[in-house]
Amino acid sequence: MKLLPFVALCIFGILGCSGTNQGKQEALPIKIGFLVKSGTEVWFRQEWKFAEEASKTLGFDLVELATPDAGTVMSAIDNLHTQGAQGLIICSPDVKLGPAIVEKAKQFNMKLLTVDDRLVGPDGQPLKDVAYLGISAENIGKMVGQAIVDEIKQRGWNMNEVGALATTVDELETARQRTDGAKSVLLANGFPEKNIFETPWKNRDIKGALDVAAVTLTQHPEIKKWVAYSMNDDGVLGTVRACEGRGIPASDVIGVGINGTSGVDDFRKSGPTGFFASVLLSPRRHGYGTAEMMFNWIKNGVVPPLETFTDGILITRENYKEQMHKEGLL
Ligand code: FCA
Repeated sequence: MKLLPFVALCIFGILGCSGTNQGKQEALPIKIGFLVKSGTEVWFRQEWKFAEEASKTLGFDLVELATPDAGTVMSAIDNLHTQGAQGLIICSPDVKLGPAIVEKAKQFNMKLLTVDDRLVGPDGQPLKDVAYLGISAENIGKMVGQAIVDEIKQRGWNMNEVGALATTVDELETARQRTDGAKSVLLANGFPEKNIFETPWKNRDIKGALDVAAVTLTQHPEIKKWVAYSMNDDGVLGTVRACEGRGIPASDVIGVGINGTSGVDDFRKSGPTGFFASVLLSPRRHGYGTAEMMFNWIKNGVVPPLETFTDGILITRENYKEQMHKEGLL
């Protein structure tokens, strides 16, 4: 009888002890949400693929959700909270949702990391206190411009007879910096400003770009040779398809994209198309890299840098296989 209180104490002690352990964060399964603005664009599918690789290698649960508008972003964050996620990585469909996303993440005690498209505040300025990993957009835009200028020279074209068609997304900083970067190199190399036609790209898929590019081509039948740039491959592929639709031969079109992930389909075609080159980015760094940063933040308290800028490499039909292989994309 006298032993009873002692036994009870031991049992309480064991339970109490294990209860305390469960309260520690490392005992909880780590769950990270990865929200992207498009679940169909190849770039984001690649980012997810590499984030999945990180979840397997490092050992955490990954929840991938496509959130193409404000409503789906907000309900996805609620959903992640219900599932017990401690971290959120997001490429928002609208960067102006910044303050609302930050608020919700705070409310749910969720760590927040942004990728690709940087959130902005009510004044339109980047939220610099939210960790961000994105491309060095202006430099990459300049690489696009340089590749176009080099190929114009290579083909022996007279710049005064060439049109430049840019499908633009000026409301998004990373997009504007890319197309402005490309334009600055064209101008610096003597490309006539009056021959540059910028057209806003609202429906941001290939078809959306094709539709707006076709209008510009129709308005300028006098121009027979075209160069094309945009914020990414899809914006350029749309222009290239629009040129094909008007019977402009591939030899009279120089399109240079960004991403590499969807432009590569044109390189795989048996003959050259107007999609001449792309700047291959690293979906591995954007997908695996951000997932790993978030994992380390949750598990080990390693706070990610507020800004990480990634670079890219020019690919053409000649070198894409080798470069994509290096990136784990082939
Ligand atoms: C933006 C674009 C994507 C990709 C990414 C790095 O989010 O929409 O296509 O270029 O930046």
